[in-house]
Amino acid sequence: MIFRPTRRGLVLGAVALAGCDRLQQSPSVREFIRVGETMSQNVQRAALFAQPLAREFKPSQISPVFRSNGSTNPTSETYKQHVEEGFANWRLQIDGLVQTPVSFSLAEMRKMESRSQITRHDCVEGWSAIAQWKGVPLKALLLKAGLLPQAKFLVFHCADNLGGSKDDSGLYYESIDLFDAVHPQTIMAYELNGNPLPVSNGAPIRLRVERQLGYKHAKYVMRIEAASSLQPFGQGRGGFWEDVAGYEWYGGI
Ligand SMILES: Nc1nc2c(c(=O)[nH]1)N[C@H]1C(S)=C(S)[C@@H](COP(=O)(O)O)O[C@H]1N2
Ligand SMILES: [Mo]
Repeated sequence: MIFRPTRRGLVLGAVALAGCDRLQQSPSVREFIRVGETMSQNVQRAALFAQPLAREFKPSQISPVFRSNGSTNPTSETYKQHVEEGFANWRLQIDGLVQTPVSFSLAEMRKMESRSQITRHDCVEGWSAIAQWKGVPLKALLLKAGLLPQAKFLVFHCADNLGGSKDDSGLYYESIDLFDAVHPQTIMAYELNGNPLPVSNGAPIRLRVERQLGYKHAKYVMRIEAASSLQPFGQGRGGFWEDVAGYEWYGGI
């Protein structure tokens, strides 16, 4: 097989892995880079090529309606209060295996660096839609917290209980690895098609992890926890639908 990396793919792969000292302290990323040093150039390129951008579309291709799916209006008292207050007192927590646990208000995140992208969302239930998302790159948030060397995964804790039980056992959660975490298109989105993210689509903030299927894009994210293993969360398969319905943890498109 002749491997023909595009210049774009290479540059993006390099960008995803470079320029980020704290992230590089994490064993999986460090390992990857160390392995990279001893690989042939072609194998190295192949590895970086695995970090391409998901396809982006033109504004004219945006779907007339971006529907919502799963939870569309979380019922917890805390969440309802945040909606009433316009999320003015809400903060996104980042903790777990980090150097400094941090939290950000919506206003603070809106002032940080941002990225906007028009992508296609693919739900396994059989629908797709193209929309524009704007948000803060997850990597920028992680740099403020600083990942500890043991961190390998990020777990997204959501506000909605999809399990139908009165306790917290049905809370939606999802997780990704550090490659997707530092990918340039991985953002915590606060805007959909130029408007503040509606409640039905995950207000105040939702994950966009564009190379993966719809269920990975956690809505209503309240807390991001850095972890060394996914075993302690839920039933240990890395996400609500992974636990409940056996969906793949890596929902690649
Ligand atoms: N917290 C939470 N996140 C979630 C879900 C959910 O029910 N709760 N559904 C998932 C699924 S299956 C899909 S397809 C998308 C739907 O996003 P949308 O409601 O913005 O269309 O969100 C994903 N993230
Ligand atoms: Mo979905």
